[in-house]
Amino acid sequence: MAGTISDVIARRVWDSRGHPTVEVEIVTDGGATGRAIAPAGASRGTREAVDLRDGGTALSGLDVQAALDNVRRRIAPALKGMDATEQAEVDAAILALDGSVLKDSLGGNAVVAASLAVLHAGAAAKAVPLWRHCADLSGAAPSLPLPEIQIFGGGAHAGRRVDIQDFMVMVPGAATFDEAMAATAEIYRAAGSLMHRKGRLVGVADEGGWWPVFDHNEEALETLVRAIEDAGETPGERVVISLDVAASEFGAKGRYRLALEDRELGRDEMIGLLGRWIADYPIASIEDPLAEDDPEGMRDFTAEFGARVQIIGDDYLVTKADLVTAAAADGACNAVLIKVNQVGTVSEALDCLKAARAAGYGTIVSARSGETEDVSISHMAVGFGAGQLKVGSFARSERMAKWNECLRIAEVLGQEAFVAGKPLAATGWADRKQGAA
Ligand code: 2PG
Ligand code: MG
Repeated sequence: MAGTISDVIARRVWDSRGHPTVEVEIVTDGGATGRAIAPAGASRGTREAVDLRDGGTALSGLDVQAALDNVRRRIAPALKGMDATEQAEVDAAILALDGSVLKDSLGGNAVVAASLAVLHAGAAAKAVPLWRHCADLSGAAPSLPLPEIQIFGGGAHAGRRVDIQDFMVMVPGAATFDEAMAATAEIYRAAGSLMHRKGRLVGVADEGGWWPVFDHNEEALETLVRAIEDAGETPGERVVISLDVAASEFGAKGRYRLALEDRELGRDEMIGLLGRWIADYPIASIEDPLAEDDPEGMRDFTAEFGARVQIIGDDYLVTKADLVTAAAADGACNAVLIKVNQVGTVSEALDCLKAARAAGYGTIVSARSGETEDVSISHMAVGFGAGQLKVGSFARSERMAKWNECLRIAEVLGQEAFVAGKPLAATGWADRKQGAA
């Protein structure tokens, strides 16, 4: 059979932070090959799959020789002879081999690179584009996602210069994916010019967003609104703001410490602060507004604001189908971030996506802060019909490679496959003409 796996190769490559990571290459009997690289997060949920790192002093303990070894000695023998087009079967074999909850036996990095490489090999064996193979697996109609693009970095991606992690824009009013890219390019550049004029342009953060030299967290929002205006847009019309608070990074046990402002907020005060921002700024989406250990806060926040903003669980849901189903029953969040390496395999990510769909949750396929030239997630966002894609900012080639791949797919799929503002329709963004603060 064309898709029968004949060889599994593991090699050490390097990610966008210059850290070692795992690449896996799959070869099939028919000569088809597939290759994928494990990404790496900096702000990580405690329930997400664990990468295997060697420890010690060399490479700051981040080397991945044990994970590579696991691919060569454990995963390769199990996968040889299996059909790369049968993703669920291959992933089940990998999971059986690992046998742990957090993938710390094989290593989340070994697992995700192997699973994604199989996905690529499966598409190659079928001689179809990766997004088409993903659509076959998901049963969804392929669509071009609404991009969510970072303008200012923060939190763990910017030396904790500000507490909030991502200040992003979305262009739900764009008619095409290309139009969303061009509008974002103008805003990104306008934001850079603003920082330059303030004497605060010092470079970019891990995901390419401008380095956040601000006196308080809200100043980033004020500056973002100004950048949107400088780009010739009316904030809240074609363009909306989206935040990843990544609250688990500075909150625990219902207390939230904003280091930049040297103050600590209780759960209700944190919700109050975000509520004021939602009232004062054209915010349509907020990720991890409360910490992963704060279901009460997440419930309260969703009850109060769930009808007007998309509330995404990232660290809170870690791409796990059962956590999404439970959160839906609990009234927490109304959308989920889908990061394959957070859960481990492509099949588990797909399960999460299906659980989200069943719960009426929005879905956002997402990159990690440590990325590479690997563009698998662009194809997954399209083929899973996820509706939204988050890959970081509008700079640095590990980010641009993913946006550019979507442009190539758009040419094949046609612009009518662009979902535009549909994923945010329930927030009423189109009916609300909010002014700037
Ligand atoms: C997130 C991601 C991507 P990291 O929190 O959503 O921005 O960050 O990969 O560091 O977890
Ligand atoms: Mg996040």
